[in-house]
Amino acid sequence: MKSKDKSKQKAAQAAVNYIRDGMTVGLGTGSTMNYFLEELKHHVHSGLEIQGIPTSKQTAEIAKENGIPLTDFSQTTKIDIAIDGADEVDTNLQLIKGGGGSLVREKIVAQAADKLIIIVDASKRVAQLGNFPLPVEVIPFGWQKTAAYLETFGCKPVLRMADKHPFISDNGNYILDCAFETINEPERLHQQLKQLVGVVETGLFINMADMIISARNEVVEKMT
Ligand code: ABF
Repeated sequence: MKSKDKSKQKAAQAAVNYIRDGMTVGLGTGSTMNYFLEELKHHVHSGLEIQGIPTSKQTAEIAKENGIPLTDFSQTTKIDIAIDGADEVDTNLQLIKGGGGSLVREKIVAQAADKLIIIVDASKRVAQLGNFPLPVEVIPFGWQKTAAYLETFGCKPVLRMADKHPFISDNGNYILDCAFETINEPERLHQQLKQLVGVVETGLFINMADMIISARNEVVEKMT
């Protein structure tokens, strides 16, 4: 197994220790989360009684394949803990997420959770956000104009494609990947972008993470 994958697995294994009987668990999206679901499966099969709320159709499918019981917001609006990955984490626990295209449902679940734990390989930790292009979910109608507005904030928006067509999120929207290079004031930028009518949500997760579990090879580090 490549060292980055080993690190993702180590971070995922550490996060499973925070899951208790009877919890409703927000289940994030991405390859690190796939390691978490793999670990969680073993605990569920050994008797751990939890129910998960998935943040994407992809995660829902993987959870079902692993025999992890699922529920949804029509059954409960209380999420005890959410576990998710990220694309960048800064020293203030601010995040860029959305590389997997699931940022809106991830943020809804993260907001609803009493506690949000982010699991990453240590390469995701940065001094300043922005090297990873910021994913912004937008309404397809008028996206070209929304992109032009986004550009005025100092980025180059690129429509995310899947094969030869625009990527469509689980919510039926487009994603613009906005290359800012550096983001000096992530909270202010998020608030500015959210004002644009065509913007559904940004991949800036501000003041949402309670803990970051990162791993480099066998060494796991927790930041709160
Ligand atoms: C997900 O975690 C996305 O928001 C983010 O893109 C992804 C990171 O993916 P990976 O764990 O595969 O690096 O929550």
